[in-house]
Amino acid sequence: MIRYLTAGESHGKCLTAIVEGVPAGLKITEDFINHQLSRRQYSFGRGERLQYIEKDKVRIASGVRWGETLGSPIALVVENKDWENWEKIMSLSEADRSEKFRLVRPRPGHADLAGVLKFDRRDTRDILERASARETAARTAVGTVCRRLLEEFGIKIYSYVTEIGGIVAHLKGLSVEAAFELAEKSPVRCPDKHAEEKIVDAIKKAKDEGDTLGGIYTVIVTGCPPGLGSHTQWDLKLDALLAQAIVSIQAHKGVEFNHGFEMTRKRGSDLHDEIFHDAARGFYRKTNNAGGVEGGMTNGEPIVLQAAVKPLASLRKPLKSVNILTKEEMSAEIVRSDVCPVASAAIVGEAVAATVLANAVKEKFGGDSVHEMKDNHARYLDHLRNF
Ligand code: EPS
Repeated sequence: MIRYLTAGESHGKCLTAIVEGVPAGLKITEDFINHQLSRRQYSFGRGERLQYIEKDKVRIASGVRWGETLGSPIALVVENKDWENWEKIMSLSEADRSEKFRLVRPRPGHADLAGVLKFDRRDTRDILERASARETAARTAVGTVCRRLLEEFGIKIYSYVTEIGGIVAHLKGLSVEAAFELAEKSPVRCPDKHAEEKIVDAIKKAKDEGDTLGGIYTVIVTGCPPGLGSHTQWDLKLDALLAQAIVSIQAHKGVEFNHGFEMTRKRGSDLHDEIFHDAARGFYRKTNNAGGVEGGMTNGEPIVLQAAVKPLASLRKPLKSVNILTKEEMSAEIVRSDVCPVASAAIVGEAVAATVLANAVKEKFGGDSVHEMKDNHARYLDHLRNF
């Protein structure tokens, strides 16, 4: 099994992750991970902290020797480059406790209130620091190790933004690769130039008005053989695991496979992807309405999912709230944040999808080394060819 944990507060000294179960013999470098950290970090609509202060870099602290994984746990550390400005606020020492740093007005839509109630805290910073989407830097690092493993099996992960602030991109006729290439060049990861311009304007307007915007992005995974995941138990179903991983990303409120909700308006005969076979391709489909997953298993078509990101809860023009100490009605705390993180969220979506897929690949092909897994993979592909 490939599993991981992350630790770290948004403005703490560093984020840390431990990934376990990555097979031995996988070539990986810090630069490979840093490239993905940078893709996540910079997009139009993110806050000043990201644009000007930090450039995330990972340190691989264990599990790799001479450029290859050892099969032992991999520890990843991403330092907070802004730590010197937070040393007192996030200090470990009781001597640094200070009233002037206390935050007491929870933001509607954030973890603040439920968190202080649950953990019996009197300072919303004790909650918001861990609830922050800063943590996704660690998950992106983990997901990049998993992405590297998936590359060995010809599995690739793409993403692009399809909607922000109600402005919808039109992608008809674009291949996944073409849409991805355009997204990579877009400040808001939107492959439709016309929509991109409107989105950029909408983000500027929201910023001026002290507001935030949400949106929708698509993640596509190509190269999966049929049979990753399993229909046999609820917690083995690949779509369920992907949905959990996506909805666990901060501010994510929904996930659908392909156009899952729209599908309900069709009849079965207009929806399901008919099955064909030829000697070269084996079984195949001419459509992919299922989004690549049937019965909790990959069916050999690309996995296509859409993720919904709500507008962030940190507003410069705050909503009504209540002081948790005095119970007086007050406006919510103004906490520096992003206006629209959807483009960056898409990269996190790619990363968490990679963690789920890497685990599914490990489950299916087993093995302690990349060699062993690849031998098993090749045998399975033979089995599919001879079926
Ligand atoms: C975040 C608020 C902002 C973002 C941060 C997530 O931080 P700050 O309040 O320090 O400006 O910049 O995201 C990151 C630092 C990151 O790396 O993604 C929040 O409240 O979730």
